Amino acid sequence: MLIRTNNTGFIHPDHRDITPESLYMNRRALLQLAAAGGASLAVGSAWSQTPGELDLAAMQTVRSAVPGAISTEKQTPFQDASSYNNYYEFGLDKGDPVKNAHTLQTQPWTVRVEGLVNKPQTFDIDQLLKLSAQEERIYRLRCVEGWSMVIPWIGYSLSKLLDKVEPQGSAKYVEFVTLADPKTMPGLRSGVLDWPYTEGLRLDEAMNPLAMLAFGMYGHALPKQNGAPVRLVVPWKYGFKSAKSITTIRLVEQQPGTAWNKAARNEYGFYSNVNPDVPHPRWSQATERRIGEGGLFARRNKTLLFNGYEEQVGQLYAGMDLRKNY
Ligand SMILES: Nc1nc2c(c(=O)[nH]1)N[C@H]1C(S)=C(S)[C@@H](COP(=O)(O)O)O[C@H]1N2
Ligand SMILES: [Mo]
Repeated sequence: MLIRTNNTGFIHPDHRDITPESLYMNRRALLQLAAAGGASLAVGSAWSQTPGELDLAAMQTVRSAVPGAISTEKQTPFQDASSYNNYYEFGLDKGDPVKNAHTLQTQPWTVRVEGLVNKPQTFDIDQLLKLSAQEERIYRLRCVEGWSMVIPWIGYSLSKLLDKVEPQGSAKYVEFVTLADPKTMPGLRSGVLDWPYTEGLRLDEAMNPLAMLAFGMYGHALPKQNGAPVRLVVPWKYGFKSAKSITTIRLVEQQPGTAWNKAARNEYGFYSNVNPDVPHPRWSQATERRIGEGGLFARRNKTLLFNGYEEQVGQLYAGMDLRKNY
């Protein structure tokens, strides 16, 4: 991601926040150690934090039968996945959302599904939770900044919801609008993005069974910093396509604007499929590092086309120039 500053143009946050996450974790542990007056046990307790200890509701799930939905790679520890986040509404640093997102009000919550559909409807979050069986899916999520995670998400295919509202023939794209509440989201004071954060998918991408509406992770409801109460997870695209805390889903005919595309058109395209062969204008996308595994100096893994989901989604882009449609 990049950050728009007052007069110097764009600065990539990795340049501003050069602390690799291993040092970040150490610093966090050290701070906790200091707060505890040097008791070495404090480090242990910081590392043992679980979703249950955070009072996140446990969720019943079935194992997903969607092809490609269960990665067998080593899972990112919960405490890394819930403390190293991008959620600019709660601050620009990776450690800000976990500190600030407690103000997010997730009850009551409704999601309006509207636009070019036969049956527009406002769902409250309990209706949405019950719309389909909650599946556990273990997806890689690859951020455009060069890191990735492997997370056991809970949710179901976005297509289940779209089927309910019956998209009309003229609907070609799906726009996702997320919460923008200045009272609870301190990040809205920054002009980095044009709030609310919006995202979009082509309708056939949105209907691909891998595109997921997620309500939980690690067997529990989503932590606020991860996009509670409902977010998108689109595992073959860069992380910023996976919009958090969704309030409106709109079926439209024209390709919708998206938050990062509006901020820097030449850097973040509409498609944003993970592609090791198409570098970001200012850095390579060929490799990635796993969060929670040894930090900046750890071996970097080769990034895979469509984040490794080519078999499931490659046909969506048959005949398209992926350099042009970045
Ligand atoms: N509303 C909203 N959604 C968002 C973002 C954001 O800033 N605001 N950041 C995106 C980016 S850049 C990434 S990499 C993922 C991070 O998800 P995670 O923190 O759960 O790993 O969320 C995406 N969804
Ligand atoms: Mo990202």
